[in-house]
Amino acid sequence: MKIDAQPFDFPFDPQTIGLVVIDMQRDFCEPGGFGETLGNDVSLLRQIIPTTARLIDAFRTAGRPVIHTRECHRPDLSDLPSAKRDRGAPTLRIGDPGPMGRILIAGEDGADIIPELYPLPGETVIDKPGKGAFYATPFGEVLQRMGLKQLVFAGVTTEVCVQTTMREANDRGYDCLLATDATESYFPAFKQAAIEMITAQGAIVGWATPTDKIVQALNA
Ligand code: TIU
Repeated sequence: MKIDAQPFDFPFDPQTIGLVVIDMQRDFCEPGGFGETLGNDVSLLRQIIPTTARLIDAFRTAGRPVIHTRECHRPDLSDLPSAKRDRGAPTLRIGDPGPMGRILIAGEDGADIIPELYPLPGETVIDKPGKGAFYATPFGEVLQRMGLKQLVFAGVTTEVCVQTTMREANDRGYDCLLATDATESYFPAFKQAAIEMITAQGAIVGWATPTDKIVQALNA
């Protein structure tokens, strides 16, 4: 089967396709979290919540896996390189107490997924200390155990954690499709550039298409 996409149709098998929703956490999408401490306007990211919910629903209805990721660190900060904690001049650093608990720390309210897109019981949630979902996590083993071969990507931010994970997955042999209206950046120009970088040179990293096209194909 195929999904109408850029730069050409995305081939998939309904038995081996899955959805990966990257870092739709309160820390990135709500005021007072990590994204805002870095100087970003988090309201931009909230615009994709309804489309992302529709995409998640389509995978659940089709009986296909939905995997969620969260960028976060252990409470003892043992998985937080000082290079990540100390860089730049954020208003609060990772691990500092903020309005939604300690910034980007596992188990705190801010590090959890936004209520609108909350995982169902039984769905896999991968906590990751880096931008890519493969580094220092069981993500790769989970994909293999699920027998997945094609991955649809949604979430935030397009050019940071989404693009990094797509590149990691592409190098591991997965066909990767980005849902263009279920991903967002704090920088609209960077989102556009990431989509172009991913799809250029004959899908050098992967494919891109709006949620409607993916839902249509899953329902077919
Ligand atoms: N800052 C930014 O754009 N993104 C991140 O720090 N993490 C993710 O993209 N999830």
